[in-house]
Amino acid sequence: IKAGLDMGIVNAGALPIYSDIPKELLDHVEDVIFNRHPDATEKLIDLASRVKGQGKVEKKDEEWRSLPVEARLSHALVKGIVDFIDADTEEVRKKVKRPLEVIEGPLMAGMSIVGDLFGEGKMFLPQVVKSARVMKKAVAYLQPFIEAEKSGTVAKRNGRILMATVKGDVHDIGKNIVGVVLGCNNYEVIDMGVMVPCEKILEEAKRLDVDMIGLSGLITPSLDEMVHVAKEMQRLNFKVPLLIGGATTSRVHTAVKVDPHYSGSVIHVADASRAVPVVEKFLNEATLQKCHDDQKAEYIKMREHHEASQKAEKFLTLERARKNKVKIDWATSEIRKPTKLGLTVLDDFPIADLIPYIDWTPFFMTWRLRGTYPAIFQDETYGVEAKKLFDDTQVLLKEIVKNKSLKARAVFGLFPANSIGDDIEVYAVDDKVHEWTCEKHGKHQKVLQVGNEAKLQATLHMLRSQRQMDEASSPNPSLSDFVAPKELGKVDYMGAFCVTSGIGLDELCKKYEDDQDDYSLIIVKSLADRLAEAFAERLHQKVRKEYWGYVPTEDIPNAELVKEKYQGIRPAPGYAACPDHLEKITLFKLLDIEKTIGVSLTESMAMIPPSSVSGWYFAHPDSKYFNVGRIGRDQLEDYAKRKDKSLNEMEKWLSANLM
Ligand code: B12
Repeated sequence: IKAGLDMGIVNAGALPIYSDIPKELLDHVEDVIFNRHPDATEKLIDLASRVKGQGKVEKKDEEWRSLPVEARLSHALVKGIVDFIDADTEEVRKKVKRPLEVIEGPLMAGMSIVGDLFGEGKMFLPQVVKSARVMKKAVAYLQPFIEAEKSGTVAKRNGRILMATVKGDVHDIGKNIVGVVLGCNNYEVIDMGVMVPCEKILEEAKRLDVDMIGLSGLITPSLDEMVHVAKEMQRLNFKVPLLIGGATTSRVHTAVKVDPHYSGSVIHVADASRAVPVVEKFLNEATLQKCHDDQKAEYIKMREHHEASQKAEKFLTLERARKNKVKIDWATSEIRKPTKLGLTVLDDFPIADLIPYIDWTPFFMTWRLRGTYPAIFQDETYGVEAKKLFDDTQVLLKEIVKNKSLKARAVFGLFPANSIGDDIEVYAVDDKVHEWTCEKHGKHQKVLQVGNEAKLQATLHMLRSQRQMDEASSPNPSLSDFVAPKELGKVDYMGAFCVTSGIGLDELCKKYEDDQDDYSLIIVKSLADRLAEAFAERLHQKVRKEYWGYVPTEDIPNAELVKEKYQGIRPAPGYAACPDHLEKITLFKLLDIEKTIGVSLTESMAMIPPSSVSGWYFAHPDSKYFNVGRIGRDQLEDYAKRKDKSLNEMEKWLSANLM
């Protein structure tokens, strides 16, 4: 730098350890960096041209095997190599007095390097998880020796953190990732799993005298459960910091809804890479008070800001919003009767057929490798690790297909339907359907007559956006706008579906859990999620082209499907256009989901198995996704009445839309 280096570009993805860099290359590079010779640059260029064009030869570098055993352990940890771990651990164990010293010595030293490199952004999540796998295997190897010693002493840890996915929620990938990362930094993680009731969490926290509690959740009902835990912590006089994480959580929610209920520290952690610095700060006696005060002050500011921004947002009354519904010209709209009305069950849909429909980009997001697939493989920073992860995943995917270890099932139904205000009536399918002919399209089947042959099977309740739009031409939509109103006397159609690709996942996970293999565990869990999403996509395509058949000749390449440029939508209860998770009860009854495909609902409306998606089908070309956003008191009251629920209950379920 002294000699004039302006900028260095580091390919963190390659990440060789300094001492591993071949001597000739290292000398040339150092000559340039330290400006040791006037012709250093030319020499490096010359060296580069000599190695150019040889292509990448994948060579298994076994040189590290000749290092002293402590260094080998450290190398295996940093590189995530499990191949020699038992033998190397045994070798060190024989050298030290007590087996614990292996953990506290070279293993901790190796993990500390991993933790530092991850913290500095020089190592990525898949690498860290692979390192953790090595650590776990080594510890598992030592466990019987530690137990045989019966000394009662345990390895010294930086702190004890209890983590759980809250009651009613089943999502745990994020929590598992955070657990692994904290483990790598020598924190003891007590993972209580999923669907853990508040009392259990707090009982265990007291019993084990933990230093921190961390909660995770995927869907909005879990946010309320987190508030409940905070209130209980206050009531029971807890003092330890409370960490909040998971897909639907946010800093604003934490500041507005959770923090006011607990006088201890409450910290939202958006990302696994943030977990360690946060935990470090809040467990350090020296920094704790200041961090606590700063955090509380920040949340007070956020609450004030939130209140002000809410006031600034303009809303229409429900009545006015309804007048500004999506206007569809039903007189000229073609209503296509589904080719196959009623329920269809697809038991054991081939997993191999879903693979081309996988959207890989969110898979890389789960692993915090940023970029879109397949361009990510060329990415300077993430490319190398993304490719390795992808290749490892393909191996596991092939095994899943070969061993049939995951099973995919779906049930869907296509029904006659009409809207009545913001509700949708779904009718039973009548077998007595007549043929009819229309001038434009020739032969069709006769549509059912409302209130005559049709029988009400379910009433769906939809919410309407009340936001005052900047443009006068923008409507205030509700999903009910996309179904023909009953008063027109014209029967329309809609659909409902549920897919799962999670049958068998528990058994598959058990295998990796027993093998201390978090890396494969997280891969198969995120793969099952990707397959569920792929199945929802594939099924929707089949419905559009075959079962409903309103676009039989649609020809959109798989990679383009994610852009949703096709006709029709498949919003899922919980998504922005239909945020009320309670509607899943109606959906589950309509399709008899538990009986037909074995998917069930928890008390918070999460689906088990976790890798499941359920939703509605709308076919009209004008049907679009939108965000209901915040609703007014008038709509809340109206909605509670339509659903025959108490205001209190609906307030709870829609709390995220009432903030
Ligand atoms: C993948 C995904 C799925 C998968 C997997 C779900 C599962 N296994 O539970 C599938 C496709 C199956 C799915 C289904 C559904 N989903 Co979904 N899904 C997502 C998506 C795209 C990503 C979530 C994810 O896995 N991220 C990757 C992981 C690693 O991140 P993470 O969990 O956030 O964890 C990180 C941090 O939060 C933090 N963290 C997490 N936990 C903890 C804990 C502690 C202590 C700490 C410190 C930190 C921490 O660190 C983690 C690592 O960096 C989100 C949208 C989004 N962008 O977030 C929607 C989303 C969560 N889904 C949503 C919904 C509604 C659903 C469904 C209900 C839809 C439906 N009706 O079918 C179902 C529910 C599934 C069920 N079983 O009940 C909504 C939830 C909103 C809401 N109103 O509830 C979202 C936000 C989409 C949206 N924009 O509407 N989903």
